[in-house]
Amino acid sequence: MIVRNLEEARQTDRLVKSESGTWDSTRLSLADDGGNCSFHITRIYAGTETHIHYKHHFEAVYCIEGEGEVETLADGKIWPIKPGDIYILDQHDEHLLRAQETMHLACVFTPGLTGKEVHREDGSYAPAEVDDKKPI
Ligand code: 9YT
Repeated sequence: MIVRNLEEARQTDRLVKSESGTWDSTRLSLADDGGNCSFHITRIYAGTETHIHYKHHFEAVYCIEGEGEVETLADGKIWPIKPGDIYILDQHDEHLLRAQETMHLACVFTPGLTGKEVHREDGSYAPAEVDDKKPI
């Protein structure tokens, strides 16, 4: 059994701030907990746009608070997101995430992130067991 608290986790290296300055994320559960997933509370800052393309991960994202939109780049569709909505990147969808108000999102990744990943230029995280510096 493992119990963690969001505010306590934010005082540790579980809180990661993006190089882009557009989001932060608290990794409440990572791969080393032993499940085949990781769980994050991510804040997307108001007035920002973030390019994301998780080529190697499945992700489901539930909006707790704040409003924004996702644009899927393959078809140019805009998906407004509000509290209570979930979006699921079942096609490894390349997308732009824009927040009108700061969005608080609960995110589940499969396979789980290890915590060492950084967002690469192409918007992805490396697959597990691969040199993180080389985009794949
Ligand atoms: C909204 C979103 O894609 N969040 C992903 C989690 C965050 N980028 C992280 O913890 O790395």
